[in-house]
Order: sequence, then C-alpha cells, then structure tokens
Amino acid sequence: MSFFKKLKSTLCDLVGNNKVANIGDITLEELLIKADFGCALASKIAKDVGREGNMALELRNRLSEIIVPLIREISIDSSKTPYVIVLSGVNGSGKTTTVAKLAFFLKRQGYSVGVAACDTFRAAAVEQLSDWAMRIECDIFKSETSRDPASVAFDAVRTSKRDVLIIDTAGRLHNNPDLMSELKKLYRVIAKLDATAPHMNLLIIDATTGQNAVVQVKEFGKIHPLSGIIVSKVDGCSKGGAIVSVINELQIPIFGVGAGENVSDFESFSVDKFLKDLME
Ligand SMILES: Nc1nc2c(ncn2[C@@H]2O[C@H](COP(=O)(O)OP(=O)(O)O)[C@@H](O)[C@H]2O)c(=O)[nH]1
Ligand SMILES: [Mg+2]
Repeated sequence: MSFFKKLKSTLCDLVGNNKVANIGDITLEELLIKADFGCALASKIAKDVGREGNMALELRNRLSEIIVPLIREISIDSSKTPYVIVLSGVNGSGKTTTVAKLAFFLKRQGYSVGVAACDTFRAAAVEQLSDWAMRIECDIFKSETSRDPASVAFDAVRTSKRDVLIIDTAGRLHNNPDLMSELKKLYRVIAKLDATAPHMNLLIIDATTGQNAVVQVKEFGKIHPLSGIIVSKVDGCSKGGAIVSVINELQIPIFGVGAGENVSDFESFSVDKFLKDLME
C-alpha cells in the first residue's frame, strides 16, 4: 500500500467513521499523536480541523496544505547527458541503498543509468554499490587506485554515456569541516564539465532521525543547494505521521520515500498521486 494511502487509512477512515467525533472515545489530537505527528503539530491540526462539520474532509485539506506545496516528482531532463544526481547525507542514512533504488526506478522508466562509487573511504562501500549495480544491471564507475571522490565523480561524469548518472558519496557528519570541504570539491569538479550539474542534489534523511534532520538540511544545503530530500526507512515508522511532521518542520521539497532494504522499496511522490491516495 502506498505511503499516503496508509496514512489515510490510519487517520481519515477513522475520522470518517465518526469514531473521533465521539469525543468520549478519543479526540482527533490524541489520534494524531498516536500516529506520530508529535504534540505541537497534532494540536495545531486538531485545532484547525475543529470538532464539527465534515472532519474527515477538513483533516485531508489540512494535510494537503502541509504536504502538497513540498511534493516533487522525479523528472529527468533529457537534454542533459548524463543527467547527474548526487546523494549526500550522514553515515548510515541510506544513501547507497537509495542510489540502487533510484537506479532501479529510473531503469524501469526506460532510462539508461550509471552509478558512481564516490564513497572511497571504505572498500566495503564500493563493493556494496558494485553488488547492487550487478543486480540491477547498470554501469558502475569506480576507481581501483584513486581515493579522491572528486576525481572518481569527474571521470564518471566525463565518460558516462548514459541518460542518468547517480553519484553515491561517503557519509559524513556535517560538523566535520574537512569532509564537508571534500564534498564541496566534488560539486566543484563536476561543474567544470557541466556548469548546471548536479541537476538534482538530494539529501537522504533517515525517518527515525528526529530533530537533527533540520540541522542536516541546513548544513548540507550550505555545501551545495539542495533540490530536496528523500526520507529513507519509513518502514520503521509504522504510522506515517512522523514523515508529515518532518516535511512540515523542514519545509523542503520531498521526492519520495524508501520503505525497505530492497531495490523496489522506493516510492516516488507526485501531487496527483498524493491527492488520489488521500482524497479518494
Ligand atoms: N528498513 C530499511 N532499511 C534501510 C532502508 N534504506 C537503507 N536501509 C538499511 O540501512 C543501512 C544503511 O544503509 P546504507 O544505504 O548503506 O547507508 P549509507 O551509509 O547512507 O550509504 C543498511 O543496512 C540498509 O539496508 C529503508 O528504506 N528501510
Ligand atoms: Mg553508503
């Protein structure tokens, strides 16, 4: 079931069945808190929705107001060859897995895809991406000799003949200036080949990160402007409200969510899909 459909069935169906209107049972605010919206957002939405009229419709409208302005569709500009996507984020946030998921998703849409192993710190990271590339059957760019991620990225962009090139990077803490300047260098060298690259710059955020996500968006955005985020590991947040709260808190475009460890566990977002899932 899609992410927003699940959200709808945890919330709106209950409200629609009037279980919530019978305040004796449970209030809307309590329901939202149970669905992981966090106290502040739960209380605000509950207040906005009120207690009369068509509460289910009001609730959907409030959710739309929060989410719709920030939903983006992944769209590839075919005039850019390769169309370069860079994924960044802190350690373990799900970057490498998301590279594989995106590659799989785009291949299924008919694009030819290459991936670049620019996490050169750990041999295991290159191996991890090589395994994925073999399974998905896409090109992989890696270096046996260079430990410089910028030079691997440069060669990949220069030689890739594919429609899309997805660049994996090493996890880094935003408070490590050396690693952050290394990431800056990666952006600088690929811009030498194409001043408009990367064409999409995504931050991968672990859904269970909480408040620190705000800092991550701010700090990674300073290195290179972010196109938006993908939130990984939403399968670990059973009720979905936490994601709405992240979207609301960060006020940054979201392109989709990762919901598992397999390549097919990626859900891309679009406004049409959101409205269909939530409003139907
Ligand atoms: N349950 C779940 N696990 C995930 C998801 N995305 C990544 N992981 C797991 O999280 C761990 C770190 O992922 P990885 O892609 O290596 O993170 P990286 O360090 O940012 O490259 C691995 O064990 C992945 O299998 C997801 O959407 N759901
Ligand atoms: Mg990785």
